[in-house]
Amino acid sequence: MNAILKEEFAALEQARHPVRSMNAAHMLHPHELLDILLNRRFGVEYQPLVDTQSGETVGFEALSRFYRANGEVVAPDKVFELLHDNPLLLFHAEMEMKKLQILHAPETGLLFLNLDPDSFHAGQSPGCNLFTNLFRRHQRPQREILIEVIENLHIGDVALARAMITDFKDAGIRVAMDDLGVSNGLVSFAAFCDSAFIKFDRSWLAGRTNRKPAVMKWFHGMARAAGGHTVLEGIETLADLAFARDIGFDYVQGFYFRDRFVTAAWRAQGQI
Ligand SMILES: [Ca+2]
Ligand SMILES: [Ca+2]
Repeated sequence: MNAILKEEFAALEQARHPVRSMNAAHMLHPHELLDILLNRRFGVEYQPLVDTQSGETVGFEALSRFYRANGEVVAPDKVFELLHDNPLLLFHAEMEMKKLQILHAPETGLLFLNLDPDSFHAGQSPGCNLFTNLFRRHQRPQREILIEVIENLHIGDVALARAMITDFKDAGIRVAMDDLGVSNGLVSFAAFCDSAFIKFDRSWLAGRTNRKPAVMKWFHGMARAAGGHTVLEGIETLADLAFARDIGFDYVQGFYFRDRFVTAAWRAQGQI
């Protein structure tokens, strides 16, 4: 199994990280980041989570969107990469984004919000966590907030992710494991078991080999056994949807459902 997994992961990694453009025009400078945050040049896009069998929308994932002064879109990972060097700014940006994402969210169904362990850590305050408080305050019976957790990048994140999941669990907030299958991701068994939803990364759909369905079914079975609902992200075509159905995924997400996407204001001024 190890050799097969290694090969699959190599293919996944290649699909996920095509050669990056080093064009200076696309780099984000600290002063531009500050301009984006101070002038609130950001917004949110809600992408539907669709029931694989019925085709119904059961909820949305809120995704941050950032813009330069001229309206040009800035990739969120560039923004967060810079923010990670500055915990205070990271906290401010994340808190603003989460408030906006809650404020403009569709009123019913599941609402998935992304939060990485570093941001959560930056929101730690004596005796409580400011993010946990925010989510708990805005929990509604008809619109449940769930937090997507990604365990990645650094070994230290695993401990942080663990603390974050425990805090949410104590507060009655369910978590989803994000981006399963990313080769630089780390998955702890405890996090796997504590997640109400397991979201498989879109890179599983790229470069399909004959072995891929078997490997995916194996992972999917594990997620099921751990008690999680399963989601395949990155669905773009009817063939992708058929593939997700064949593996047995409960839900799917992706541009195939773009006519159901909901966006909220660039420079939204909403306050909570
Ligand atoms: Ca996510
Ligand atoms: Ca994801």
